[in-house]
Amino acid sequence: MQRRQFLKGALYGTGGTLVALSGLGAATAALNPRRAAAAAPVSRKTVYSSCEMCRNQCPIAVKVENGKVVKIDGNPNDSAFGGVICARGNSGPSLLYDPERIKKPMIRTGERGSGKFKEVSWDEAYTYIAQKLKAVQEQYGGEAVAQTSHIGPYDVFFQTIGKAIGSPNLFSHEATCPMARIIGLNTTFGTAAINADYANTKYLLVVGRNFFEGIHVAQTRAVAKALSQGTKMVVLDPRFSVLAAKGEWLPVKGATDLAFIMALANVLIDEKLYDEEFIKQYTVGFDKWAAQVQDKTPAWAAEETGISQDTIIRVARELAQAKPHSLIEYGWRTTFTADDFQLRRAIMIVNMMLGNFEVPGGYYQVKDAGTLKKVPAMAAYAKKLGPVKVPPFPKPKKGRIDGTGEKGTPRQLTPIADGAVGQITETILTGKPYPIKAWLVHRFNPVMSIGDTEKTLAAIKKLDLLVTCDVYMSDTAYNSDVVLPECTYLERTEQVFDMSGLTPKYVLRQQAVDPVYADTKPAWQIYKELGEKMGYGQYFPYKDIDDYVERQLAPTGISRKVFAEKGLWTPAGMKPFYVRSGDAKAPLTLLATKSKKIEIFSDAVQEATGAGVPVYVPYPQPGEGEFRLIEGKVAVHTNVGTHNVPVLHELMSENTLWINAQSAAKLGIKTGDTLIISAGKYEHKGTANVTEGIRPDTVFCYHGFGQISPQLTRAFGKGINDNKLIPDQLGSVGNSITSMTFVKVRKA
Ligand SMILES: Nc1nc2c(c(=O)[nH]1)N[C@H]1C(S)=C(S)[C@@H](COP(=O)(O)OP(=O)(O)OC[C@H]3O[C@@H](n4cnc5c(=O)[nH]c(N)nc54)[C@H](O)[C@@H]3O)O[C@H]1N2
Ligand SMILES: Nc1nc2c(c(=O)[nH]1)N[C@H]1C(S)=C(S)[C@@H](COP(=O)(O)OP(=O)(O)OC[C@H]3O[C@@H](n4cnc5c(=O)[nH]c(N)nc54)[C@H](O)[C@@H]3O)O[C@H]1N2
Ligand code: SF4
Ligand SMILES: [Mo]
Repeated sequence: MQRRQFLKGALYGTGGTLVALSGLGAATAALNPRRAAAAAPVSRKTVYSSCEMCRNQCPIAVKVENGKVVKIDGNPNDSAFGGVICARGNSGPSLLYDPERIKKPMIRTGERGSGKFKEVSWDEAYTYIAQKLKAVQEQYGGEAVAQTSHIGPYDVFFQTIGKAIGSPNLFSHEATCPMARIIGLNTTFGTAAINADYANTKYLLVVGRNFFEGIHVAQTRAVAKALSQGTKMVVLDPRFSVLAAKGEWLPVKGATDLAFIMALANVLIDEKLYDEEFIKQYTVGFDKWAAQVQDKTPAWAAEETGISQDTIIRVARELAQAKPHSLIEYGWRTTFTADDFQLRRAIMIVNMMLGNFEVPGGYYQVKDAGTLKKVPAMAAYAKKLGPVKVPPFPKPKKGRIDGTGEKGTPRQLTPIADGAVGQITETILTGKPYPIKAWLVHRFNPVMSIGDTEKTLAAIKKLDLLVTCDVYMSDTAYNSDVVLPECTYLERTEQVFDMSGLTPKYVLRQQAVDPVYADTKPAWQIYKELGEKMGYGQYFPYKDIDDYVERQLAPTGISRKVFAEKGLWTPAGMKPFYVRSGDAKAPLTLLATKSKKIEIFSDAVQEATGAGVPVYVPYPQPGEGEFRLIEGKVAVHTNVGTHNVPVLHELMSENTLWINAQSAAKLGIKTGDTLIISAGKYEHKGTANVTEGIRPDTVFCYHGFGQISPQLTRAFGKGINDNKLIPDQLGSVGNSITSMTFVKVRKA
């Protein structure tokens, strides 16, 4: 598909697209004239499903003509999404029909990383993997097998392999993404299932998030709606993001956001602007927090952050004036610093000082059909999905390699199901605390997504087995021993998943077309067949994915037909529900902390880190001649996964290095110049983008470019691979750190 056709296609049919948010301003709203009537009869259908161009899984309506996907819209039956998807979602057919997809299982024949593979049958691939895993298990124990995936529905199938082998070392990608926020929420509310009601907020303070490029369709739309209704927005970001352009930009010094947040608390207490009733009724530990922020004055914070004290005082007063319909956004990719989780906790504590919990325009606990029985007024709407029962797995003989769960250390706070994925390469290289010899990777690209690309490549060289399941010959697949081709989301059905918000919601991904390449398979089938080959058939007791879905739906009484007809289930007649909107003193029965209160002081955090309320720790700032390297998402690509998708590649094929005009002038750098960016022992070439839209001590690039797999022929080598420059540095709770890299820049 050519770019022009793609952009026309973007507004075809019932739905719309968020192209306006692409930040490129490239799209125009042209209607696609229906094709001239073809001679052959046309069979048309719409299949409701969910997108996987990123992990948000937005509900979609796939238009199929004569067995081919011709167009993807948002599912109009979902009011939160309004029939809208983003530009990446629109590009699904371009991935589906891309001849560069991987089409058959492959086993390496040349040196690792040589790109030499032979195509094999699925059975040969399973036999090879099973034998190698068995050998590793016999020599080093089941714990020597690590698994990683970008968290998703395939995990129940994928991780069954590692669990059956007896490995404790199962990792999600979360430590590279929202983990700091998740831990911040877990330790404060006892749950991370807390959302923000952006659409109804009157004042929004954003701390390093870029809704208009780090897109979540429902959230992006909600923020856009609030802004169109006059909501004031203030954005803390060292660079002028697309979001910052829509509000007041505060170019905060990197890694100092906590100082700003603590100073807000200082002002709210000093001027008695906070919600005392809320704090008294619902929280514990406020006095300790008050003591902690007593000397965190706006004057002090101005020094730390580079934002004037008048601005800090004004923002605090404005937040208070709009309370409880004001909110401080808690962040998504929360990987800026080592103790980012304390920043996220502090943000939530100040939110609670605004009393913005369980009211419109504030934060709320997710009202999912599984837990709704705890809210008496809503218990009738509870419909919990059935568990798909499997026999108990063997207990791993050793603890995890990353210390996750160890009492008395910060890692006791890290969710066991996620772990610290950045630990894997270090352990492979050092053999400490014990060797990892086999690594199974699903829908994840650690070569580009765990800091320090060279280190990951070096670690891979030491393995006995690396298996990657992907849709493309990703950078990690290219360096693997076995590559397994999954069919795309448009070619597979998955299990029912929960997308609840203010009301419960279940969504089902449903196969829209037959696999374009007959030898690609869905994850559930790949791991069931591999498991059976390894003698673990008992852990896969269902016949196929349809049987799995039936088992999930059985206790709910929800019919599969609902998904065929609408693509989702949501309780008829239930209105968005905020526990405190009618009664400001209503009990918070969904809170899951031990104290049943919101824990401003957390015993668990105290035990794990010695800092039961967030404490300010200053981080180093770039020295003379250095810049802080930061990175971010771009509207038309997903992380490191879409740069080779033809239409998206055409929209944006390279990134540049943003550098402040004054700093550039000092170095004699102009826009378009070739630069050398260096960090420690690593150097990378890049192209300069000289701008006023970034702090003088900071440089920025969009993440995910400069891919190293030559078999991604379009994306290969184009642009800066930021991940090569970023070390594999882990924070206290195992979070990967991305905003603490200092680089030097010179003209090439
Ligand atoms: N189009 C698109 N949408 C996506 C994705 C995508 O790749 N493309 N990825 C999805 C995923 S996985 C995620 S996690 C989300 C991420 O969504 P966001 O968290 O919004 O995304 P980022 O752009 O990674 O980071 C946000 C901002 O943090 C700023 N920043 C860096 N360091 C600091 C700091 O120390 N302080 C402050 N205040 N700001 C800082 C960056 O300049 C950037 O503008 O987006 C999701 N949606
Ligand atoms: N330096 C640096 N590192 C980062 C970040 C950063 O900003 N800077 N961002 C972090 C964040 S927020 C995140 S979420 C992670 C994301 O890290 P990743 O999960 O590695 O990135 P993605 O691009 O989401 O997807 C990874 C792979 O999934 C494959 N894929 C896509 N669809 C399918 C499918 O249907 N089946 C299979 N089997 N594979 C599929 C893609 O081809 C791609 O190779 O990276 C983190 N790492
Ligand atoms: S945000 Fe865009 S790419 Fe991601 S799932 Fe939704 S429509 Fe697809
Ligand atoms: Mo992410």
